[in-house]
This record gives sequence, C-alpha cells and structure tokens, in this order.
Amino acid sequence: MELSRSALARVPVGSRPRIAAPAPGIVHLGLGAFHRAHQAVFTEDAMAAAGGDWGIVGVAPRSPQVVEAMRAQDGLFSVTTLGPSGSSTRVIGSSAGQLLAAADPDAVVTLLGDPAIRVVTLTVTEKAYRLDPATGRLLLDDELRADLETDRPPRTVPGLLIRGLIARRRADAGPIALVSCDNLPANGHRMRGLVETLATACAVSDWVRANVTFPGTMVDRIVPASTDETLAVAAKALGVRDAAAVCGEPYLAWVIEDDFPGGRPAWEQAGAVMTGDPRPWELLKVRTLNGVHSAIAYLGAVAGRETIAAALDLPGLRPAVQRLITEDVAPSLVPPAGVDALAYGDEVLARFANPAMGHRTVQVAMDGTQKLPQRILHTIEDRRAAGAVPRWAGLAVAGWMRFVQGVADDGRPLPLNDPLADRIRARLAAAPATPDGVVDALLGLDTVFSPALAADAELRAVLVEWLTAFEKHGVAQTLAGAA
Ligand code: CS2
Repeated sequence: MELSRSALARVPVGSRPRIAAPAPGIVHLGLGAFHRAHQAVFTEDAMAAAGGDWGIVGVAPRSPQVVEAMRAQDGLFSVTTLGPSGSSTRVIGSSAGQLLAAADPDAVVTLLGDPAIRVVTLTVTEKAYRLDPATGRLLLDDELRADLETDRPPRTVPGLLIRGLIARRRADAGPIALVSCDNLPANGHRMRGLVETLATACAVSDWVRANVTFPGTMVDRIVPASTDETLAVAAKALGVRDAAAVCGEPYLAWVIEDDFPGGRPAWEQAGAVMTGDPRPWELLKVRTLNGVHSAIAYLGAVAGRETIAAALDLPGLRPAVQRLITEDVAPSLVPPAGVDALAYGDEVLARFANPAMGHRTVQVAMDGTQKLPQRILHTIEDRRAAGAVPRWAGLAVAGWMRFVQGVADDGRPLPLNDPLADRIRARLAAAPATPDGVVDALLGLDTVFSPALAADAELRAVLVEWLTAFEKHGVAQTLAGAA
C-alpha cells in the first residue's frame, strides 16, 4: 500500500504528521529533496507549535516525477533522519498542493497573486537565478528576455516570479516576502537585485519596493539524493510505500532575516534563528561547510572515492581541509557572535564523516562554476587582499580544475554536470594539455573568476603547482604528502 491520508492509520503513531491538512500560505519553488527535508519540516513543526495557515504549495520547475508522486500521496512524504547509529522516519504534513511550472506556468502566476500566499521560498539551485556567479549581475538570455518582453507563459524562475508579482500588484493582494534558500552569496541581496532589475524592466519597481521584501537566510542540512535504499528504509519504518521519501542527517539549521510584511510561520518555535542580520551565518556556512564539501568532492572523486565520508578517509585529505579551514577560511570572515569558526569547522567535518549518509562525491561536484565563487573564490579574494597566499583554497580550485578534465586518476570517466560544461570543454580542448595550459584556460572563464583573480600571478603559480603534482603523483599521493 502507498502512503496517503487514508493509509496513515497503518503508519506508527510516532511517525504520523504533526498537523492536519493546512490551508496554503507559502509557495515554494523547487520541490527537491533538500526542501522536503528542511523548510517543509521546520514549517510543519512551526504550525504544530503555534498554528497558522502556512501550508506549502510546492512548485517543481521542470520535473514531473515528484509532483506526481506527492499528488498520489495527498501531498504526504517522509523524512528519514540517518544518524551514525540508527535512523528514524516521520511523515511530513505541511504540503498544501503541488504544481508543475513547466506544464502549468499560469497556475503558478495566479497563485503568486493570491492574497492567501504571503511568503515565497526558493530552492532552485544557483543556476536558476540566472545571475553571473562572479558578479551577481543578471544574465539576460533569450529565454528570460522572452519571459519579460512577450506574454508567453514564463519558462524561467525569474520570469515566473516577476509575472507573479505583476499579478499580485494587479490583484492588490498585499505584501509578500521572497526568501532564497539557496547557497548563493548574500542570497537576500542577490534575490533583491534580481527582482529589482526585472521590476524596472517591467515598470513595476515602485510597487515592488513598497510591497516585497527579500529576507536573507542560511540553510543547512546535508540531504543526499534519494535512492532505492532511501525508499526501502522509509517503507520499512512506515509500513507503507513512499515514492517521495527523502533522508537527511540529524543536524538541521535555518537562520532567517526577520522581514516578513505579510506575516510568517513561528519558525523560531521549530528551532530556526530569526535575526536582523543573517550574513555572518551565511558566510561562515557557505565558506566552511560548502567550500570544504566541494574541495572533498572534487579531490575525492578524482581519487576514486564514491562518497564524501569515504573521501574524507583518504590519507592526507582531512589534514588538508583542516588547514583550509584554519589558515584560509577562518581568517577570511568574522563569525556570528558567540560562534567559534574552528569549532564550527570541526563539527562540519564530523558531519561529513557520518557513514550513513552515502552522499556521493559526484553529486556535490555538480555545477561547480555556479558554486566555486561563493564557496572558495571569495575566500581567496579576501585572503589575497590581506596579502596572504591561500594555498589550501588553491588546492580546492585545483581539485575542480582536475575534475572538470573528466577522467579520474584510475582512468574512469567523471561526469561534468555544469551549465558551462560546453565552454569548459571547448576551452580545455583549445589549450595545451599541460598544468599551465589547463590553469590559463579555466582562469579565462570570466563568469567564474573575477579579472583580479584571473590576473593574479601568485594564485596562478599555486594552481599550477598543485596540478603538476596531481599529474606526476595522482591526487591520492599528492594529498598523502601535502599537509
Ligand atoms: C552540498 C550542499 O551539494 C552540495 O553542493 O555542498 O547541498 C550541502 O549538503 C548543503 O548546503 C548542506 O546544508
């Protein structure tokens, strides 16, 4: 039997939803595993603690599978928390509908214009914002231009948002908060910049300025892509099958800038931190957790390790990323009051070592051109401005440069899932196949590396040195002798 409201009687009492079907109050764009294991859980707990009509209408931009699976289950799905020893599974009841934007964009636009909706959250991945990763400027391509300049149904996330805001203005539906929950640098600022640019193009900037806020957030939970194993563990725990099951680590954090003109769930009662300034949290998290995650993913994948936990076991990798945290990341930022960046770094490494996660290195490795700037390159820029040569952050970039060449040290192919994959391949093909050639070819990606970084001879020398070592000894052996 499949999970559904009527099947809940078969589910163990402790695993049932904590609330009954809520009325909609939030639209969430991006129905991936991360949303289901994070905002959906916080929002259910907030409603269970303090009530409110904050049901989430989940919008999948393109993928019909999750929409179909959730619809067939009355919007229910489960989250399994995977501790190093033992797991627990609960069904989440915060959904209030599902839409597939690709099939029904107008329904999404209409919904955004509904006065019941007062918050929009997004987990659409970095690339969907269509911002230049290096500068944050809007990349106005033909798709987005058509969303802005014609009245065809919108096909891009920014297009959906601006059309939705225009519908909201027309309906006089009241103020709304747009909340990016993606690991973008200063995600609230980037979101505001994006929407204000679009609003200017569509002549609605006065209304947007008066009615729309852009709270910044720090979101954190490690949520690997679901596998057959995830579904099997959920079915065993629940006694019914759940085609939309997800799993995540025990750690869960959400820091949110408290700027919600139309109200919000009592997320603080679910453990979220409401703050006036999320920036220190976000910097610490993206540079430490995500930066180190990417470093481990690239180096580990090239060295033939399947998972993050297995990669962290490579001789020399842990000390290398410890030095990345201590010598490069920590001096580049001011952590939130009362938080010690080095202790945070140790906690992050302990989380990565959780063997139950099975988080694949190639999953974390994807979309590197969209992730590197905020995860690693901003650290490098800050350290260079302070006169330091960040050798360990350079190791992470070199790991990416080695990874995007597409072949692991044992000769197996590595997938290049990246919106700039064609440009990367073309640049590499046109360059000499030497460490210098590869470094110059990739530093020339101007939406990734700022002009200052691309022209930085000392950084270039560090990258060439690491790539030369990788070529001579392989990644595993280079790491073994490095730190
Ligand atoms: C990861 C993140 O896939 C990735 O790039 O670094 O999804 C990471 O697991 C989360 O940000 C943890 O909060």
